[in-house]
Amino acid sequence: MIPNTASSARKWVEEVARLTQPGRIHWCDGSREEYEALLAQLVREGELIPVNGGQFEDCYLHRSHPSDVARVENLTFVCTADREDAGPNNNWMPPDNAHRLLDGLFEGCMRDRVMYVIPYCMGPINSPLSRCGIEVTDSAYVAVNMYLMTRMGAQALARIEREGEFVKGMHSIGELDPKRRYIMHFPEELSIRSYGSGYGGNALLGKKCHALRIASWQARQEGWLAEHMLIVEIEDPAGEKHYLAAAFPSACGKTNLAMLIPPDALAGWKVRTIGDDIAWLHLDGDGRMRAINPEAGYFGVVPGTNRETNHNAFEMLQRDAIFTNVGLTSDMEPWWEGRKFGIPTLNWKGEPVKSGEKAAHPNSRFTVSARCNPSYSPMAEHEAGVPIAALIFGGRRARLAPLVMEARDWRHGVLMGAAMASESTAASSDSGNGLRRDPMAMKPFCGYNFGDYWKHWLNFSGRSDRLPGIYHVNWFRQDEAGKFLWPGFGENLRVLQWILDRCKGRADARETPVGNLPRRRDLNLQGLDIAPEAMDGLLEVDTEGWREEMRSIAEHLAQYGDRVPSELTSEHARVAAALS
Ligand code: GTP
Ligand code: SPV
Ligand code: MN
Repeated sequence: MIPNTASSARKWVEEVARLTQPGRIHWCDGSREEYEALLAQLVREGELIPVNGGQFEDCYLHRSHPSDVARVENLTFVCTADREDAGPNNNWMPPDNAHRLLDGLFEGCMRDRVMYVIPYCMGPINSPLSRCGIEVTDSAYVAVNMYLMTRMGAQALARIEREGEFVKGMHSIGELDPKRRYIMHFPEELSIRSYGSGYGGNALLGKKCHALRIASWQARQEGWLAEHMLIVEIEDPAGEKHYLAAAFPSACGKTNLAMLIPPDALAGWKVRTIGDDIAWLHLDGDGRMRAINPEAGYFGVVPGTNRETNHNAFEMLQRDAIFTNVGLTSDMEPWWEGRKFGIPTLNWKGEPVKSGEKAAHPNSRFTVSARCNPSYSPMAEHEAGVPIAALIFGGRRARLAPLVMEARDWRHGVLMGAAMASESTAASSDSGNGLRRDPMAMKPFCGYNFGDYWKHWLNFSGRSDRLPGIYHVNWFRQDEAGKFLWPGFGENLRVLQWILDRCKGRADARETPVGNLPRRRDLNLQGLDIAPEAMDGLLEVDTEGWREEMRSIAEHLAQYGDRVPSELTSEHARVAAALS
């Protein structure tokens, strides 16, 4: 498995080893045997705890360091030569300084540790749209997660050897000290250096670091898009398949929508998953937008997952899953808030549960291969990707944003995406409290200046007249008492049905200054127990509230100065004028 000395992969790995001084180097071949041996080793080291072997087959619990439970946006940097290229949306450091800082941290950091070399492919192994990388890490937990989440090992290495180019990712858990923790990106060098965290997006470098931050940079140069989007296949009762891609911020419902189970009233419909977190979007030769999911597994939010909310996810967690930071029952079963049965005895830190405290961490996660998903679509392996009928943006907003609205055209849709806002969640340790703007759900993930990013989005309209429609949804509207107005989950298919019908010119809408909205009668609400007043609230347009919103959006856009495309400011002015 170790490539010959002339190989660029081998040379780079040797260079890293000279810096980090590992006790031993392990080139991962990606075999099941290797995965099982690593699991056994992690169990011996106490890094993984096997959970109940009766109900759960080959499932494990990992408890992360209590200070290392989510992405750290304050410690995540994009290091471009010109600060303006990273933009106000990213933390920035001059590349030389960043390298010096990280060289200091990485120097000798793997002494007495094993250095795992993980060649991986993001996307179907033979797809021309896929991209490869190598992650070097001293964490076996990262290696087993990468096995479940990416196409890793010998085949990926063969492709890297063929192509000669790959994204270079260096990772060490270091001392797991938040004061010595950095997640650094060097898009101009196609490289990533992550130190001091073993958690999720900080450490599984194929995911947010490569497939979003570095890939978004490459995508701009090459004319495609790398987005924080799920991709879902919807088969209508006539047997026709449609594909939607949707961007919601972290912990705002992508995994759930990607695995949706149709409610009884929509029994003829079938929903299958292509991807639950990341989409790479390309225009094909006919001007149609096509999407691939670069990932091969899921790193999903555990709390709230049960048979009713996400039956598919619940099913796939019964075998070959790794849980991170959930609680345990006295029978050693994994337990989390919203699981709906069982009683936790230990919390996510392994301490006895105290009353009133959560047993699972709110950002506790499961890692599982996509192959375990009962609703996994074979089209996810398709090398050309799936054709996208509509793009959907959405946020978690208790007020104002209606259940669904349609952009009048591409430019309006880009404004909808650029203006997106969402309430903070546990997926990041430091995204603040309350509402924040999260353009296209990419605030933590866009590897370059948002102004340039919006321009890149807008440019698509000059390249094709077959672009997907753009929509905005909000499953999270609340009443005065804080109760969700919309039942969500499976019932969200009713909204998707309206979107697909609109794409075919088969459904009606009313035009408003903020977009086209369904009336109550335009939605399929058959068999749904919802008060007409709640429905009216979900579909209202509060003109005064929207005027205020447009003022706030203007301030948000102005932060990006002269990098904001004029088409976007004029589109904003058009909507604002229509509201007054
Ligand atoms: P990341 O993996 O962080 O990118 O998150 P995600 O966007 O995939 O979010 P996910 O589907 O895991 O959902 C996050 C939380 O929102 C879970 O606790 C879900 O139970 C809850 N949720 C998802 N969909 C809905 C919905 O339609 N309505 C309501 N009320 N809650 C939902
Ligand atoms: C997110 O936070 O959007 C995730 C989890 O999908 S992580 O891999 O930690 O980024
Ligand atoms: Mn995500």
